Amino acid sequence: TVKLTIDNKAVEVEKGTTIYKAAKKLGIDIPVLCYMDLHDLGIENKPAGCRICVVEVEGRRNLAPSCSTNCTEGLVVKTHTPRVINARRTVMELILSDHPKDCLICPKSGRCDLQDMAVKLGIRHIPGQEFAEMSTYRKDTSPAIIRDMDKCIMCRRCETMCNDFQTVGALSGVNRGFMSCVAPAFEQDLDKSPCTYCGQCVAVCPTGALTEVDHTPKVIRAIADPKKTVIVQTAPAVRVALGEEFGLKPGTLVTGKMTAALRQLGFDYVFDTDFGADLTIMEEGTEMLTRLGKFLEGDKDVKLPILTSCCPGWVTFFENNYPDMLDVPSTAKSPQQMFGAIAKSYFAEQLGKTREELVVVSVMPCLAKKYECQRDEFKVDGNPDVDFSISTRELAHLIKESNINFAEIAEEDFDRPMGESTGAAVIFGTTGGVIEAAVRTAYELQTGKKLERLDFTELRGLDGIRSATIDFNGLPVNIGIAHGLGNARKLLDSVRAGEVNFHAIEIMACPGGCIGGGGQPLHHGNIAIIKARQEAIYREDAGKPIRKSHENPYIIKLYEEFLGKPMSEKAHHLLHTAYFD
Ligand code: HC0
Ligand code: SF4
Repeated sequence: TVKLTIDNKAVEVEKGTTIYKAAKKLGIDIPVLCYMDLHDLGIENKPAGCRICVVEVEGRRNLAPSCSTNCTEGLVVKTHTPRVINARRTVMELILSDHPKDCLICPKSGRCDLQDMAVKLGIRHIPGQEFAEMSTYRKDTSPAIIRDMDKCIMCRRCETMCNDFQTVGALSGVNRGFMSCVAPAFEQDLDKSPCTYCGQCVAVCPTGALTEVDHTPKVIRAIADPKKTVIVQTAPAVRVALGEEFGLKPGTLVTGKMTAALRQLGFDYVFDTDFGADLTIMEEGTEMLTRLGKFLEGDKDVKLPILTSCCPGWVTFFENNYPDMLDVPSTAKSPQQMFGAIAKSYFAEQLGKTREELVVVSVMPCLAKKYECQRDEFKVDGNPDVDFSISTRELAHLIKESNINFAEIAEEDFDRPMGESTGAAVIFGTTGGVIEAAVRTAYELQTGKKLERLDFTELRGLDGIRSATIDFNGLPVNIGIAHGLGNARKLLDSVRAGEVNFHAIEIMACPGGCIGGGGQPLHHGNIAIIKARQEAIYREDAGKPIRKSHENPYIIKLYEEFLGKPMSEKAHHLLHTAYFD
């Protein structure tokens, strides 16, 4: 260890600790802008680029960036001398001199780290602004994400998420000096890059440089159109995070409030993606058992492991990186898309309406869902099964805009039939949940026995890669789990190399699964928030009267009245898909 003083307070830290972290130990919060610490995910971003975090170290001529300067024995550090404060302000003025001043209409306004820092440092004037020329870039709009590089401050956080955590490598620093920014190779548009639309870059961007495509105006227009019946579905992870946008603690469950608010917004039917998740389990679980059965009989054409296919970021990553393994993922569509397909067939029939008269809106913790619902294979004669997908943040905004008092609103329940769901569906929202839900159903279908224990705690947690063997009445089923695309790559590479032997694998692109999705209230790299959301998911599951997908009475009815049985021809046509490289 080494001993030092910071602002006249003594502290002892491990060798190699940065001044920033040592100060934190003393309760001193040195301001940072580019720095980001996601230690639970093994990620740290410290390019020491912005120089906002500089401190004065006795005996050194230059100010030191505290995020990347290590403590040494006897160091005397001052974090707020006039020289330091002056330097911070100057740095901030320089950053702002090359930044648009359209805060009033910026999509990040009110949630912008740069704006907050300007307030904190008391910036009132930007010297030379009258004649300063600003660097400008072409705006890039993809199906899910907007890049506005005029607002890029070169913090490199997005690059760290995309390259180090996701190993996608869609973004890197380009150009020099004044014209530098972060962009796909050759400054192409995002939709020409290997981007998966996971949105993790958006989730950490401190400014309005990376934001989601806003679908709320289209949703408002659809609700206002008397010729349209507008149906909304809400993803499992939304209910454990939406409250944060209204000042509630992370992990507060707001399922009933969310449902009531959606009804007040004017949706004709408030349904649940969880219904689609139960349906996914019926199809994917059956597919898993069929493949497993054939494999055990020695059928050489059958590929194992089966991979879950409900995360669109993961599917895109898979299509880009594993074109030799396209027959491995389950062909089951995601819950979002299964829901849309059933809403525009079965439910449209019940209403006596055409699919064109229905508008299906999804509320998702995810930005890739915006892209997924636009994919051509999920359209019938050009009409998409899911018309618009809005993020948890966008829903919060709609609620605020409509003067709904979210804190006070009385809880309501979803409509039926497509609002009924089980605990198995809820846990889809966290890493490990999809495979646990599948096990609950597959076990009972396979063994004909009732599961005594529903909580498969061996599949839970937040470690990046996990594995467990579940005993299916004498048949050991090996399960792998990964969240974050970098972890997925490691796991898949070992499968491809034949080093591991899994029967089924669940993969989710975002940290923690959907609860840490790119469309959620920004977690700013705080893993405690993701943990709290995960706990809430398991609480919701534990409190549900039905916790196995195959026991959902409306799913049973759907098969009886409409689909026949899982993997029937009709089910295949409506609920399964194919993959493309
Ligand atoms: Fe998910 Fe989903 S669980 S991907 O994480 O499978 O986005 O929450 O809606 O579709 O259900 C996201 C969350 C979903 C889907 C479900 C799956
Ligand atoms: Fe990379 Fe994901 Fe951002 Fe695309 S959305 S650039 S894959 S971090």
